[in-house]
Amino acid sequence: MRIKLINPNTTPSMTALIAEAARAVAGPGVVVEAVNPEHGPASIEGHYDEAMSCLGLLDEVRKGEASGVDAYVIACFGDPGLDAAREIARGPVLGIAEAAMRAACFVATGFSVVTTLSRTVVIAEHLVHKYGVSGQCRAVRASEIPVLELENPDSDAYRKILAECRQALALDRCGAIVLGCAGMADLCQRLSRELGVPVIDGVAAAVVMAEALVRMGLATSKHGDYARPLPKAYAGLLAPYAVQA
Ligand code: 2AL
Repeated sequence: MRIKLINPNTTPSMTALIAEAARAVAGPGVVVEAVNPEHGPASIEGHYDEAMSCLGLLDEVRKGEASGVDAYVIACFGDPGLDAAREIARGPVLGIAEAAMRAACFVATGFSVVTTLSRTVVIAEHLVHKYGVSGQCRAVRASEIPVLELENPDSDAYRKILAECRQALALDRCGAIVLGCAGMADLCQRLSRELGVPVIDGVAAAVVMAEALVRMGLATSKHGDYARPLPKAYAGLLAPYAVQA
């Protein structure tokens, strides 16, 4: 089974970190193909970054479809381009935010999300509503760490995230923590040990769930709005992105 893991930002060191987390949980016989687009933002920390990341991401799905990939994981917590990717993919496409929130609901009655910058909080809150987990998500909290600072060993990121998780457990009535950035994947086990509650990394959750869906023989429904996009001309720079009949 081939799972294509797409980091929609263009920072290869983060792609490598995410790939390690994915391969640690993938079952035997699962090949995780980790990539990031060539074009796009170095990190995704707002609506504009998200919108600009989608073309590169969708290009990677297009290439995956041409080479027979079984399932995709979009490894950014805003789940950018998820519905569009599902329109052009045959197999399942999972976003790490959706996978993490659904996993949290299996192990706790309530969870809080600990993410990066405050400006990304509303993005996660919109997803909470979209995925119908408003009754389970107690809060979305920011640690005020920029995405690329997660990779800087001098940034104190772990301590700040740990402190925010402790606040969540003390004040939010939550039983689990969802990590709000793919770049936090390597912190998950340490946080879980230290906090003594389930801490969910969406990369691991999405890879395991994608694998399970493929094993169940499930593909993306082509009945209704996830049907292939209608063939039509795309003008100018975007002409190569037009879907053929
Ligand atoms: C993310 C993420 O997962 N990757 C990225 O570049 N930005 N999410 C976030 N909340 O900052």
